[in-house]
Amino acid sequence: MIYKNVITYGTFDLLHVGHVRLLRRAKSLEEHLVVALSTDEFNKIKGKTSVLCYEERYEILSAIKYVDKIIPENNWEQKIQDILTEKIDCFVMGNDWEGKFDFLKTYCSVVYLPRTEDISTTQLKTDLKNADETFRTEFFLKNL
Ligand code: C2G
Repeated sequence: MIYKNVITYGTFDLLHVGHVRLLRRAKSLEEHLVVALSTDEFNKIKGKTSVLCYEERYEILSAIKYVDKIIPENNWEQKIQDILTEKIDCFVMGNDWEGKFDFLKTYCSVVYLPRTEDISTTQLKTDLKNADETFRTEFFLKNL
């Protein structure tokens, strides 16, 4: 049975061009893209703290034309059930996860797409922090 549904998982914090390119390519594989968005609680389990809370990340993702449906990602174990419930034909992740989800091949096709180089939420946070520190230093020196 072909359903024409594709799913991907992630935190999608501080949405950037790497995320958008992943979503665009995932959507190009099928007709409907489901995004399983990591909850704040699951991010703690993943060892990630996002700048934006789940509700804000949900609202931003909802504005992306490639995204047809968003479901919460609460744990590592839900993927098989999601694939069955959402009638998924294709599971997509960036290739930083290469091989990690091959066990899903029993249920649907598994595609790892090349990550977009030179951008990440972590890098954006660092860049913003450095810009703020530079501004503060220049402001301080100007007002000595
Ligand atoms: N991504 C990308 N290029 C980047 C950054 C991210 O292609 N420069 C992709 C990642 O490979 C992932 C998706 O965008 O497929 C979302 O990235 P994150 O929000 O960092 O997701 P992650 O924390 O890897 O969560 O169960 C799976 C996890 O929830 C994945």
